[in-house]
Amino acid sequence: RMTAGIPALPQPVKVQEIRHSKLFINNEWQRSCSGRTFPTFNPATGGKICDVEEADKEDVDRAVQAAKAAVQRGSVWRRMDASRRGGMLHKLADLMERDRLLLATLETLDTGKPFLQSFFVDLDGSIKTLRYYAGWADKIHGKSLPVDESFMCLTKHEPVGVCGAIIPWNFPLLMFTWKIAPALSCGNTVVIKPAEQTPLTALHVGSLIKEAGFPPGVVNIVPGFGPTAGAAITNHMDVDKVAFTGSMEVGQLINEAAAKSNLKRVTLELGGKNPSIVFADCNLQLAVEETQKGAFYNQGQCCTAASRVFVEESIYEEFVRCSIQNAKKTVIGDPLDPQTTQGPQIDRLHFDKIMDLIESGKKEGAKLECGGAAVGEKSLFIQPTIFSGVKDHMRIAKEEIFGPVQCIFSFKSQQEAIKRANSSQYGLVSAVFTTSMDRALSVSAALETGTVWVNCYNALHAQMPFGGYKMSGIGRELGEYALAEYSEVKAVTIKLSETI
Ligand code: TXE
Repeated sequence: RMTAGIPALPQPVKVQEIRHSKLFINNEWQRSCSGRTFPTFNPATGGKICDVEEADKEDVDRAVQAAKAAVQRGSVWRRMDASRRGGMLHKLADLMERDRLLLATLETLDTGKPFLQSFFVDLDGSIKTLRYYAGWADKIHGKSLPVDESFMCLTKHEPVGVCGAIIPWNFPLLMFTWKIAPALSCGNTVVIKPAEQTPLTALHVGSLIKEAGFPPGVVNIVPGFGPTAGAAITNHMDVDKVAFTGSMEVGQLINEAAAKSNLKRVTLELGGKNPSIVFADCNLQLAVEETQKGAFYNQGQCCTAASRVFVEESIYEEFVRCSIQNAKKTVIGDPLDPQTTQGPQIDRLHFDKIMDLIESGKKEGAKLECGGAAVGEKSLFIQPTIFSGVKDHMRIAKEEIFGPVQCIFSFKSQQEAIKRANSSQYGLVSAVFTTSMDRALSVSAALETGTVWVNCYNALHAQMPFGGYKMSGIGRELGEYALAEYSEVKAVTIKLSETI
């Protein structure tokens, strides 16, 4: 499908019916023990897409038993050559490529994110993550170490066992692969709960996991709610590790439940109130575009959202003016339309939370430069909103908004900017805009965040570790670092009777 040498844009497929809406346990589609289902909605229209089987404690229990059996010593999965494990992850990536249009369409229907972003960002990131960890499978190994006296000492990296995963609705497929890829690469088995708002792509991938040839029980998918299915995972005595992405409040509950049950290993990827520091010597247009992309991407529903933009006083007014102009380029509309750049928020509850924070910004005296209201009467769309003159004490300066709201602050000195950037309980990501590499390096050294982007934003790569300082989380996902979160290290010490 080429027109005068230009490849046609990918188009969403027509989804006639949803093929997978049951629990995926032991490579089988199962009904929930309670017989209950829950609806999932299209946030762009408010219409119900379908009903999905609702997992609760008993279902999680079945899934955990399947995952435990699959990872037992002597099981097919445990005995499988590491290179073959990697091959299976590659096969899963191939199948996701084959079904890329369908998966991107389902993701857009369930989340409301623009189709081209689903296709080019979420699918691309998911497939690359699978391939990256496919490559690691047979390169995960220990060391031999010199110790005192006559011993032979070596370390081995073994799977942790049954890994629970609980994921949010903002990047359903990407978070699914961020969790399963390193877990499977290291030889673990998984019980994963998608967010209640967005179960559909995970379930489709369940069918691909079976097709790729993973043995029964290696991946189990239990759609359901947090306090029931989610809590059953975190409290379970046979779950050896839990990986969570979501809010800080729930992250704290998960850490507590893990400690109180069996001290399961915990990795958490929580929120952020991410600072960008824009110096007067920056490439202004680049800084305007990147910080705004950071603020508005995915309807602002990103843990990495550029939610505090500190701009040096001398370029402040110009930066605000250019940002308003740039915001006008936003195309709000049907997320399935390739022209659309901004879709609806995920649901009414979240929409109301964002509108409340926008109102608080107005009341607390920030200057509303554009937007600040919903689009239409009943929809979940919010106008791209910019506040200038934001002060550090305001709610919009401290709370995670998770909506298309950009807050612009002004600063006088580098030292002041760093201090204010770091004065947050969060520490997920930050960004620096300057043409001085010397300054970029010293400022990035001073920022208390797990990621620092210099002259770019949302530049995530499967090879780079991702995670938070402070209350933004525990541990790292992606990169070689994530392997450590999914392995136990065994130290084997052998006494030598003879030294030659
Ligand atoms: O998150 P929750 P919500 C932030 C963002 C947003 C706020 C609330 O600020 O406005 O969180 O969003 C499961 N035990 N982020 O309510 O509740 C839940 O079912 C076990 C940041 O959607 O944290 C879902 O699968 N699990 C974020 C997952 O946790 C529980 C992404 C996330 O939901 C549970 C999303 C419990 N007691 C929201 N309660 C990011 N870091 O990217 C809920 N869950």
